[in-house]
Amino acid sequence: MASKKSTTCAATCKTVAPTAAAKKNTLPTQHEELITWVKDFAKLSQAKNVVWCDGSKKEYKEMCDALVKAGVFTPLNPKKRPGSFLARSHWSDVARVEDRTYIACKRQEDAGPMCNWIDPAELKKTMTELYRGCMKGRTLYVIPFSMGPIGSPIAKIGVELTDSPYVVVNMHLMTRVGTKVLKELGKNGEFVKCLHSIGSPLKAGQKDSTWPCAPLEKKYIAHFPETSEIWSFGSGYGGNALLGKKCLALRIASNLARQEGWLAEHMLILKLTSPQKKVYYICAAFPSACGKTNLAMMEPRIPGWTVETVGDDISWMKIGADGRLYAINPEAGFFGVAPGTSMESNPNAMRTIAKNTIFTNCGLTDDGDIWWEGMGVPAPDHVIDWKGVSRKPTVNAKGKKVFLDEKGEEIKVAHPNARFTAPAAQCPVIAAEWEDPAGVPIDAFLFGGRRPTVIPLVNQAKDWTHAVFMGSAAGSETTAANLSAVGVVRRDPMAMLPFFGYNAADYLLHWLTMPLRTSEAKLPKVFFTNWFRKDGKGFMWNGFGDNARVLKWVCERIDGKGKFQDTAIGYLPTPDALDMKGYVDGSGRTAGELKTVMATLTSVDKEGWKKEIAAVAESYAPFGNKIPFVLKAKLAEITAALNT
Ligand code: TSX
Ligand code: MN
Repeated sequence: MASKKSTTCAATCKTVAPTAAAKKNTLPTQHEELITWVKDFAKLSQAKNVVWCDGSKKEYKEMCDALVKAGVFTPLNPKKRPGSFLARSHWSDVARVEDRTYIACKRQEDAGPMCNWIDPAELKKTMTELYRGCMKGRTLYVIPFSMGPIGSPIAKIGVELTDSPYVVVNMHLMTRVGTKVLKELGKNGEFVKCLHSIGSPLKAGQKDSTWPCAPLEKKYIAHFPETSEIWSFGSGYGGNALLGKKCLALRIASNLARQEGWLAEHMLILKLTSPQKKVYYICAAFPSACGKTNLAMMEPRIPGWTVETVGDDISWMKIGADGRLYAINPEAGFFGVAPGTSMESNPNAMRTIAKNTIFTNCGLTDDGDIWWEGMGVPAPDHVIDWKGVSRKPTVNAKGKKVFLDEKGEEIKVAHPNARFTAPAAQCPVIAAEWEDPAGVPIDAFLFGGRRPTVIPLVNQAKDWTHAVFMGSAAGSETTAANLSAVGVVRRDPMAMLPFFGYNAADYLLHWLTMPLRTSEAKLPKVFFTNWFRKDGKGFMWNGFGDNARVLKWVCERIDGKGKFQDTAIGYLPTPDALDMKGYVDGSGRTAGELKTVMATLTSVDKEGWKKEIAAVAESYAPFGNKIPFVLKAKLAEITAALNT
């Protein structure tokens, strides 16, 4: 499976002293700490052999071929999806496991109420026993990777040890991998140690399954922020296994960012160009299912404006020499939710995944292509579902093609969390500067959520404390799809709820101190947006390409223009402030109805906001006295303004 160029050291690894090996140049690095760590883990895990990944195209191809041979990957039709594969996970290993995700620091208070805390010494003891012999019969891959362009002053290096070839090929697409990273690391460079095992050793002669993993009670996604280590066990899926993404770039990086005075955020990065060719860079943080990837690649529905993509998920930002905040995308690919992605919702994502893409848990059509719900193409007359079962649709009472299981219950062909993994460079609207090691200067932050009531279309923060308050209040109203009580707001501060690497109250305090590191005037302007307001006719705002109308107003505000009203809750656009030329309401509202809708979307629902403020105050309760006082003061200030 390894390329000839990769340095393999079969069972001999245990007997060859790494120092000697390094001197003889049989390993691709002379980094003693790295070599010793790999050697020790190879010994503990009892891996059959060790492969140092070189990151080459050849290595990628050979590993994909081996995955096909092993029955893990189904090659897709080269005419329809060249260079692409479909993987099906085990039915139980389909998403991040939040209750098995831990922040292991010495003091529980440092993890805070939003993180699962566990004592690091205790957890290391437990996990060491799980890791003992966990790679029997398997290859240990060493993946040196860079989060961010190699050599960028904002980038960080990690090394992931894994027994999953699926992880290796996904890391190839999602990060910068291989020898060039080891070269940058040198003999003494710092790196984040990332351990990963699927937790399913192979006995001699035992036939492997196509998605080996451990049961839920043995799964652990552990972070040790005090030593910048990640230990993952038992899952091969996405954020549990591709450790550069959520584990390193958000949970560990948020700790490093606090220590070092920068920001590691769950934000897309987009480049917006006006008809006058003025360029604006905007970061946006939204909870899941708000369409972050869609916004990052959006096709504006106002002539002359263009959107280009810098990143769709994570933004690392440092203050530059000029005092402005510069952002890089630490990733090199997109690991996007497939269902719902269509030529209507995200044409540029559809173009990005036309080739060289790994699909996980999608449906497979008879012509060797993939299919999912909300793809915008009719359901096929025969399909293999994500569990590998052959299905034919039936037509339901509403005349819609649906798929039924053996009990006659409607099922999904693609798992709702089915994914595509694709190189960012394939995105037709990727910004030319997306890999600029210096990053791009950020003009605005957007926060948001799915809020069918009360929250206006767009609202500008009056000052930085107000901005942090807005971020802390982000969240989405629950729907039948997320299986809890419908119509309750699930708070997701800064869209970081599943990704905080330390006490969220300290995190808000870190945000509040940003103006002390530069001047408030040089920080991005901050806005809260809500594309999801509803009335009796459905969604009140078209969203998608029409969001460019909101972004245009945001740019006007950045430039100190744009008509606005100074209200109790922030600066709102006047009802006529947005450029609505050519807007056609998707629900068929008349011009008069549209006028009423725009008035509602840009006004303050005073009673609704009093309840909203009380709900935000309640969401601070778990922090007790740790919540920064200025945020409570901001609550009181807005309440007072609402009452006058
Ligand atoms: O991604 C979305 N965005 C941002 C796009 C740039 N979605 C999809 C969310 C699920 C991932 C949206 N859904 C957006 C949006 O702005 N707005 C909505 C709500 C909506 C859905 C459908 C219609 C209008 C609004 N219209 C019709 O169906 C005709
Ligand atoms: Mn995300």
